[in-house]
Amino acid sequence: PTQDELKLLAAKRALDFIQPGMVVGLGSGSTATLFIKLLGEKVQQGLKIRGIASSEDSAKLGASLGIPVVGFTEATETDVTVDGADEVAPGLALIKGGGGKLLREKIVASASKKFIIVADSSKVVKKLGKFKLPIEVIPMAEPLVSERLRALGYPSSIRQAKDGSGNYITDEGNLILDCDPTQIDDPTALAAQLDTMVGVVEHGLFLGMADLVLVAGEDAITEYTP
Ligand code: DER
Repeated sequence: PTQDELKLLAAKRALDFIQPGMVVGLGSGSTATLFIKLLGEKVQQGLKIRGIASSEDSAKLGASLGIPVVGFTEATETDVTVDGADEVAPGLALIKGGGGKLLREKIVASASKKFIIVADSSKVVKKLGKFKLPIEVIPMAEPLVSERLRALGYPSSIRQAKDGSGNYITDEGNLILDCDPTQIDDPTALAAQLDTMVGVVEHGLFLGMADLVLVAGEDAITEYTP
């Protein structure tokens, strides 16, 4: 099967965890998008759920499919959130943010009773870091954060918008620094350094957050739990 077919298999399996009456966290990225489309079909067939989106894109897609999209005023947690990942390592340590939505994704993940990751087998790695670690920064602090990251051994670059219009700007109006790939020996230590670095809004290390990872491989879906 192609990578897209694998993504669809994982997205389909995630639907099994959705029950009527649930508040469902809508992830971002191509695999989560497949899940949102499948969920939209169920809503059109009468499934009663509400969605909380992890990006403007997913909010618009959900609404366009008839999913009632609400915020945390209406519901302070989701029953299930389904999202993608760029890398999945042992202990369900994740790198996310390839799509630039990591801040709201982590906010929704933090408010989820069950955080489910859907991925194709290409995302599974032994160690995090081959994928560039995305870090969301306040624009005026970007030069300071870039320098501090470099001093820590993590050279980075400011993510550019796909349409060539300049820097990519996140849903919250911030910039994203992509750290050069390096094998991350101690994700917990790096996350702690980033969590206390002034000017850093959020980073793409999602550690101890996933409750279930559904990985679609050549001939089956493997389910990983912490
Ligand atoms: O940016 C993100 O965090 C996405 O969820 C990303 O990690 C997965 O995107 P994909 O499903 O398009 O590979």
